[in-house]
Parts: sequence; C-alpha cells; structure tokens
Amino acid sequence: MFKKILIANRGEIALRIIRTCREMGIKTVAVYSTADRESLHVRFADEAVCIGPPPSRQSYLNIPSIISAAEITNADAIHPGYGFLSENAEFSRICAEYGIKFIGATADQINGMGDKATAKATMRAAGVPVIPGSEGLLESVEEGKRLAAEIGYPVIVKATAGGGGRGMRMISKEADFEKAWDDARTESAAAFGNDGLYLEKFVEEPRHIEIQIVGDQYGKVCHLSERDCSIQRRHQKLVEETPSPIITPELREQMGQAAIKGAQAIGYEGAGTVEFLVDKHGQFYFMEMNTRIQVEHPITEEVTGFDLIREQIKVAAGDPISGQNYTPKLFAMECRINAEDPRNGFRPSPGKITNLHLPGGHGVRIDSHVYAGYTIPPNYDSMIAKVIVRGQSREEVLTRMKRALQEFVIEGIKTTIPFHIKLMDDAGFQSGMFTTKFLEGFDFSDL
Ligand code: MV4
Repeated sequence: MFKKILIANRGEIALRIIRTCREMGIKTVAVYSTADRESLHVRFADEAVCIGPPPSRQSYLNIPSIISAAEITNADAIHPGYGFLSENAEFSRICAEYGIKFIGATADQINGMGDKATAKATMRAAGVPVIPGSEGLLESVEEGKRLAAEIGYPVIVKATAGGGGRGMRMISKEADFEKAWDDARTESAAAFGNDGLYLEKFVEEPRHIEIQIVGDQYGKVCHLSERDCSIQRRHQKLVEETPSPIITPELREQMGQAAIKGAQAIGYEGAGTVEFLVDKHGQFYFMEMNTRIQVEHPITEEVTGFDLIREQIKVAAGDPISGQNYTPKLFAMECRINAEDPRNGFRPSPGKITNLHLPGGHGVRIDSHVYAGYTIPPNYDSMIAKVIVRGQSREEVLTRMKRALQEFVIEGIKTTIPFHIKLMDDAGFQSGMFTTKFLEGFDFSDL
C-alpha cells in the first residue's frame, strides 16, 4: 500500500481524499496556490507545499511544480481528484516516468477516451450501443450532408476534441448544415486546437444517465449502478440522483453490462464512469467515458456503502476487487451548492462567508471545504458544498433534501440554495419524468 499520497487538487474533493487517506493510515501532501493558504485541505493534510500563484495554469495545472512537490515530500502516488489534471494524458505519463503512481487512467486510455470519435469507435467495436452517425470523422461538408440525408434530420455535429457541449451544433434541416458545420469547426479549432467533427442522429429530449464502474489490474470490472444527471443548466450538473426514476432493473443490468464491456475493452483500471443518453423509448447509447472520480460520486457511496476513494486507492495499489455488481436498495440525491446568484443568470458570487450553519441529521451528508470566515477566491470553480441525502424512497429523499436545504444558513455570498428549494417543490421534478431540457423551462425569477 502507498505510504504517502499527494493530492493534486483543492476544495471539497481534496478534503474528501485526505479523509479516506487518514482512515487508511496513508500520509497526505496538500498542494496549494497562494489564494488557498487559508484552505482546509492545507490544514488537514500532513504536509503542504505551495505550488504557485492563484491562476490555475500556474498552480493546480502546473505539472513541474506538482511533480517537484511530490519529489521533495517523497510521495509515492498522486490523486488528481476531478477537473484540473485528472484527465491530462501528459501528466499521467510524466507521473509514470517519475515512478509516482497516478491514481487514474493511463495516458493511452485518457487519449483514447478524450478523442470522442475514437472513443465511440472503440465502444462500438466492443459491442456497446452507440448513436447512429458517421464512422469516425467527417471528411467534408458534402459527406456530412449526404450522411445527414441518409440518417434523417435532426442531426448533430460534434467536436471530436469536445466536451461540456462546446463545438457542438444541432441541425434541423439541410439548409442549415453549412453554417452549423462552419460554426462548429471554428469553435472547436479555437477551443481545442482541433477542428475534427463527427456526426450523429440528434436524440431529442434525452436523459443523461451514467454508470459507475470500478476495474482492477486483473481485468475484472464491476458496476455500481447508475446516476441520473439530467438536471443540468448549460452543461453544468446541478442535481444528481440514484436510482434513476426511469431505469428498470432490466435496463440497469443491460447498461451495467455495456459499461463493463466498454471498460474491459480498454483494460480500464480504477474508478470510472460511462455516460449514456437514454431516449424516450428506453434505448441507451454510449456518449462519453470519464476516467476520473466524479463530483457526484457520493450518491453512489450512499446507496452502496462503498468508499469510492478507498476503492480507487486499493486498485491502484494492486488489490483485486470482488467483482460483484450492485443493485441499490436505497435512494440518494445530491444538490450542488455553488457561490452563484441563481436569480441573475447564475452569476459567480465569490467573497467572504460571514455566517455559516451546515445541515445535519439522519441521512444527510455534507461534503464541503468552507467555514465561517472563509473567503471564496474568484479564481476557481464556484462549487462550495454538496448536500447529499439518502432515504428509503425517492419521496423520502425529496422531503429530506428540502429539510436539509432549509437548515442551511450561509451569509455574505449568494448561493444556488433557493433554486434547489424551489426544485424540490416542483411537480415536474417530483414526478421524475423530466429530460435534460427541464431547466430550459424553469422560472428562476421568483426564487
Ligand atoms: C447529444 C444530444 C442529442 N443527440 N447527442 C451534451 C454534452 C455532450 N457530452 C453531449 N451532449 C449531447 N449530445 C446526440 N446525438 C444532446 C446532448 C445534450 C445533453 C446531453 C446530456 C446532458 C445535457 C445535455 C444538454 C444539451 C445537449
């Protein structure tokens, strides 16, 4: 087992990782930017190394600084958390070169899944259902039009280097094809330095459902059921829940087996997520694979009882997994509390937290790095807490979530709490019958 892990991250996930390391008897090294001197991850870790000024590029994305910090502290592994360097192939490769275990995917796996057209081809070859469309990249706008006519409109063109909805255009008729094609190419070239596009049938009003998997070094992969992440705004998830209200036991097993096949096809080791779109007929299609721990991992922990960070560390150290799939009997939901003003287009609201009271009680878990008197720096992600609740039914979870949100006191900054409270009372949300478009029709003005 590792003796010392460097955590190449900040905020709640850095704390989350430190807590598990402490329980496992593993020493921890925090790294921090000068904006994070007063952060809890710095105080909770056994050692802390300053790695640069506030901008992420010069600190949490600064590979030489982080590798140096690992070397001088003698860390034998690095946990990258989510975001930052968690899916950076170069960083994974450099860690391997320096003999530091990267708790995440190999450079080849990251590259293979990071290029979406390649990822899709890999999954299709493994027998995972994919959305009908081009085989690989489109060679020309003419080829795109020909294929679109064949598949039938609406279609969507997507950047192969994309993610988070950038470099993506929905096209409803042939007359709009060229402009959409040009826009998507320009956007993806500017955003990713890669203008490769592929084409798919557009799936209308889908749900975003992802399967949590864990693989070990011996080729065994198991799934820990799904998370429904359909409540998103501008490709930012706000609420996640498990089980999904629309997934039957049969569909769960089919999607779970598909996710396992896909992961085994790339020899995946560690915790990962296979994302699917599910259409209104219950057909599911591979969308992307995330080779990291995700923000919403706690809801899976709450219904399965597993500590996913512990599982990541154990498989990285070479322990075998039991290989049992999991069918949850409990229900869990997570609300992401962001320092943003939901009444004003979710505008960031950094600043000092003057007063704070966190919710608690039966079935409530808070993952957060904030405290009364803490100043949220403007340089990073605006997520400041995750309210995670579990219960015996979806109804119980909704009631408990509303109760927990109402207990939450936070002063000095604006947060997404009022939005979440209104959502818990929304009949459409309560019904469970919503799609990824749900928040497009939501009234944020009367929060
Ligand atoms: C789609 C789609 C409909 N049809 N692909 C959005 C982010 C990127 N990962 C893929 N996305 C989508 N791909 C086809 N063929 C609709 C979306 C989409 C979406 C997907 C999941 C959750 C929220 C979304 C919001 C808008 C569009």
